[in-house]
Amino acid sequence: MPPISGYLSESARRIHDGAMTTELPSITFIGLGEMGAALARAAITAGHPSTVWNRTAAKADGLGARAAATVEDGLDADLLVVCLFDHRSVHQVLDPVAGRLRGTRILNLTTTSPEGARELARWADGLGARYLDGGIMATPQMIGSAGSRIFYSGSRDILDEHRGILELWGTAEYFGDDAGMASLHDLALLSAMYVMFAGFFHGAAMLSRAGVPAGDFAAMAVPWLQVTAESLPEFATIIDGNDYAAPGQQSLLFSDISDIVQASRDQGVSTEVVDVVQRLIHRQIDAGHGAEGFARIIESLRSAA
Ligand code: FVH
Repeated sequence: MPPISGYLSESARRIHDGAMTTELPSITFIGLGEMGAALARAAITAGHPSTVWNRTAAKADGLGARAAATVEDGLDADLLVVCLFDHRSVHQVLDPVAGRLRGTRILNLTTTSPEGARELARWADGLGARYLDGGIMATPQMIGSAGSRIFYSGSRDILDEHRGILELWGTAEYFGDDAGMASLHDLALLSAMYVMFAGFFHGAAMLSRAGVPAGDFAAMAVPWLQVTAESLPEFATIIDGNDYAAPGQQSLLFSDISDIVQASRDQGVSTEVVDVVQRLIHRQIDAGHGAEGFARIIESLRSAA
């Protein structure tokens, strides 16, 4: 976490010079689950006048913020930070106070789909409120640490006016005024993560049938995945250049993973995970692109959209 003095000087141009302290922007936190409480704690520690509201009121105890009895009671803050379970719960909490949202600045850090974020942005706009959507690429424990990143899209005004607190939580990355773009980037990264994890679990299942502990496999898989991840920019260059026929690439025919599928079957392991990859490869081979590079399987995915 950056030193508070550095944060103050950068934050809202509200000055703390030793002799005179002017208040930081006030923030109301709506939702005090694991993540909402971590965000609130960081703001309170930094000196933001803070109000908190949570459906289960007891979660406000001990935070050191003013606890609002109702959502409406917290709406006069400079910034409303919403961190609830999902898109539906955001509407369940804010719809009843919709008539009071004119002029408010809403930062929604609840995970939603890109379309969900766009719907909320349109809804807020219709009520005369500004809306910034956020995708948190961190766990609650990471908030305020160097590894914490948060993606934003939507109202640039909110981003600029409240950059101080946003950067205190984590590195702030802005993806433009289309409110769905933060979520889209968030979910794209999570897709890569989940599929990688599924691949790890598949390999661990294969080896477990031969009595190899998952821990031994993890020790091998970490350096292997780190080295192989370095080829992602090369794949990206091929994809962006639409250059699947350029020399030097591993061909789709060479990439056929029949041996992996068969070995999995022989080990008595489900082939669901590897079957998906094999299907993507073979759709391109069947379409006559077998001599082209492995990165071409992205076309199997794009054509399904
Ligand atoms: N925790 C994490 O690691 C991830 C990191 C990436 C981003 N996510 C997203 O952040 C949102 C909140 O996550 P959370 O960890 O705070 O979640 P919970 O601890 O389960 O707290 C959920 C809060 O939502 C309240 N809530 C749920 N439904 C309603 C409703 N219908 N009306 C009012 N409030 C509701 C719940 O209240 P309560 O159960 O305490 O009364 C909590 O405050 C989430 O989108 C993650 O995907 C976190």
